Amino acid sequence: MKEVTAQRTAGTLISSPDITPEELQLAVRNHSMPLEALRYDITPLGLHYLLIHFDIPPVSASDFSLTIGGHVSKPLVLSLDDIKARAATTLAVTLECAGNGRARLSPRPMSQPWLGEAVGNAEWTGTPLAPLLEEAGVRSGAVDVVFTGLDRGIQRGVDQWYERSLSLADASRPEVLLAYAINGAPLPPQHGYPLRVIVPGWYGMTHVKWLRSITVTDTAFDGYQQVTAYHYRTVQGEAGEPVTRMNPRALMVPPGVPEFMSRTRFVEKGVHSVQGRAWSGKGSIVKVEFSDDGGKLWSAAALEASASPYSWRRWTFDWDATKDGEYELCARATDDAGNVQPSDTKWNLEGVENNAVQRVAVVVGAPNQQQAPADGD
Ligand SMILES: Nc1nc2c(c(=O)[nH]1)N[C@H]1C(S)=C(S)[C@@H](COP(=O)(O)O)O[C@H]1N2
Ligand SMILES: [Mo]
Repeated sequence: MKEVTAQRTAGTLISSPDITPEELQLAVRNHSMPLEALRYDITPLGLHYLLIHFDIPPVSASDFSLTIGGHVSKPLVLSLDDIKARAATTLAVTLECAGNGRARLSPRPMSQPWLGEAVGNAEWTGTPLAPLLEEAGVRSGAVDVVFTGLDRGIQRGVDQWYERSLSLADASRPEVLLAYAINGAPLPPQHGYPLRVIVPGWYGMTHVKWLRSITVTDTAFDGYQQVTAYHYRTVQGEAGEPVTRMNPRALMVPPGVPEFMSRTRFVEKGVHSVQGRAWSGKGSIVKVEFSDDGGKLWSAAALEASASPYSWRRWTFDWDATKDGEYELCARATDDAGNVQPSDTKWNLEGVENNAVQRVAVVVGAPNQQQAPADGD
């Protein structure tokens, strides 16, 4: 693919360098959520984003068991039926990949090249983890709870099972679930069949899929995905800040109709009800603002209630497109902890935690309006 230079009317541009075959390989395995799917309160299965580091592991439900061990007095081995027989909770949870927005950085960190749509809001059903930890009898001096998947691979030369940890306090929070269903159906292979952990409010890497063991440790867990990856670092070798909870973000359903290649939107003059969703893992969303001039002037959007404290909130804004011409629509979220989306990307080595405002290129009054279908928004 040729390098492209930024053009106002091309919504999804990457400045430099060219996308590599390796990034394309990852991009076609792991898809984002089409922005028009922001219309659904609960993201339909198949439209939810997907991130798989290595391979989807082969799993047989009958052979499957989860072990809870390590620094506990009574290790547990549970079948899927044992887990399903326990108290069940269903919770709407917004999941977003920590690398969302990575491909907008320049130079672009080499990994899954997300533009800005690595998100989904699903209804997860499972059993709370805290009572299981209690049953296993966590011993004094426990530090971390390690979640290990059935998938193995090599990343930056390190042969590993995919695993991540939480502090004992974070793992014991009541909203942390061992989930076996999504949107009322068993987990499909790509979302972690038969079992995964759901840690509401945290970036995606925390929600370990194909979960096979939970290990309580008495020293800090130092696995690759915990201490090497998922840190905000601007200089190679610095300690950096671990990536934890999601920064606030608002996204809109781009109004009108897209031009096939650039995805520039075409709308007619008049009022367009623009809608979208906003979420934060660091607080509750208290404000969403809308701009049609690239973020110079902002107006408050209307906010609706969310399905759960961990689910995105719908917002709407009646945009009055009074004049023909080119516009850059933006949305910006603020949470009650005072976090606001920045207007520009913040470069870091892994391209994580990038929550710069969304920018949608729109043309009002297409030259060939006669043939253009009516605006759907
Ligand atoms: N076992 C395992 N769990 C995993 C991953 C993985 O590669 N292996 N990817 C993580 C990352 S980086 C993300 S963003 C989420 C994606 O979850 P989803 O594919 O269900 O949307 O899963 C997380 N859990
Ligand atoms: Mo991720």
